[in-house]
Amino acid sequence: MAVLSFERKYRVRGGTLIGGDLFDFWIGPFYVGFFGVTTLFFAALGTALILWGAAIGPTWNPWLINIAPPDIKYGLSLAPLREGGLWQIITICAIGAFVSWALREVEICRKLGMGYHVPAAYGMAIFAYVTLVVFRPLLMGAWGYGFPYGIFPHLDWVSNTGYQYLHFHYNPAHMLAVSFFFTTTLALGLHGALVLSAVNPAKGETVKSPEYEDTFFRDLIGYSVGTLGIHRVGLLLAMNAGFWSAVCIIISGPFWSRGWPEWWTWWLNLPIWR
Ligand code: 07D
Ligand code: 07D
Ligand code: U10
Repeated sequence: MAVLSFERKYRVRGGTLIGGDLFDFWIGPFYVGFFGVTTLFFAALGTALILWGAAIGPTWNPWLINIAPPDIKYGLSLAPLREGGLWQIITICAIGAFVSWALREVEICRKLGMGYHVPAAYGMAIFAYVTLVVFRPLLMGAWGYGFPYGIFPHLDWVSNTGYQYLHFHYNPAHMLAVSFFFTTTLALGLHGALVLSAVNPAKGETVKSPEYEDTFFRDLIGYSVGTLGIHRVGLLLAMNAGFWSAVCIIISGPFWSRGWPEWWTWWLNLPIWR
């Protein structure tokens, strides 16, 4: 079915979570919905506040614009706008926009009668972000532990925070997260390559069926996870990457405040080495 005739069939009302028919329409290709309006509201307000922060800051250089969280001395209270208050409101806008976007995905899934896998996957990215700017600062007792909004400034935060724990690579949850990220890329590389090799053949060759794809991996590694299975594997790998990232940062500070290399003394102290 051509996309346009398909759209006529599914572009019908219903499936909304909130707002009934009020925002149940499309603008061009975009479904709007109640959460489209809230997405735009939070995104527009947040962006405007970032621009304001840039305007009162020292630079318009896009790489260096820095909207920093409040000083640690403000603890968990509201800070004056110019001293981190902007960061606090922008954080609310960001969470409002990200969560609205996820709920808009949910409404689209409901309209189409599909599963909620895409919003669930995106939810893991939101979870990692909220862990960085809400859960960890709450546990540490100050909003100042959140990361600053700016391209290079947020890199400085990652590096500084990493070195506060001496050697972040020794964080066991960071190891898991990194391995899941690497495995996700490996899986996507293999999957993209395998599908192209089967269904986009050279001129004169025929398109190969999934049996060929299965056979390739049986011949190569003795097992094929199957055409549906590889998508389950992909989702599982990617969601674990985000999940263990959130874990690796939430334990740094609230649950382990020394260098990460020191954590491994439990291993060195095992009685089997004596
Ligand atoms: C390709 C989908 C498109 C999305 C893009 C990002 C903005 C920011 C805002 C100037 C894969 C759009 C960017 C809207 C402009 C202002 C105020 C997704 C794709 C193209 N980072 N990070 C980047 C964000 C964190 C880290 C690039 C966001 C944590 C490192 C981009 C967040 C930590 C490196 C960016 C966030 C961290 C980057 C490319 C939020 C740990 C790089 C991103 C909301 C997770 C790389 C100069 C990309 C780089 C990079 C955005 C959080 C570490 C600017 C929106 C605090 C080490 N990050 N980041 O392709 O080149 O993502 O930096 O949590 O090396 Mg970051
Ligand atoms: C948080 C992004 C959420 C995004 C959302 C959407 C928009 C809209 C609009 C485009 C989680 C935003 C959307 C804005 C855009 C349009 C139209 C994703 C988030 C909701 N590390 N490290 C990680 C590696 C080192 C350190 C994670 C590797 C050093 C710290 C990942 C290496 C030190 C933290 C990772 C390495 C160090 C991390 C990041 C190698 C520094 C974190 C991925 C090879 C000296 C962070 C939750 C992530 C974390 C994190 C990988 C090195 C420190 C596993 C591969 C040794 C302090 N590192 N790292 O979390 O876990 O994505 O955050 O050396 O805080 Mg690390
Ligand atoms: C996959 C797949 C698969 C496919 C696929 C894909 C995964 C096998 C079948 C998809 C994959 C790709 C296409 C590959 C490329 C993708 C990536 C590399 C991922 C990264 C993506 C990007 C970088 C693109 C990002 C682009 C985005 C997010 C679009 C930006 C759009 C907007 C900002 C508009 C959003 C729309 C909204 C919110 C609702 C609609 C609203 C409007 C159109 C505007 C009008 C607004 C209103 C009427 C509301 C009024 C507003 C109010 C009240 C607020 C006002 C506030 C004020 C303060 C003024 O597996 O299968 O193929 O293709």
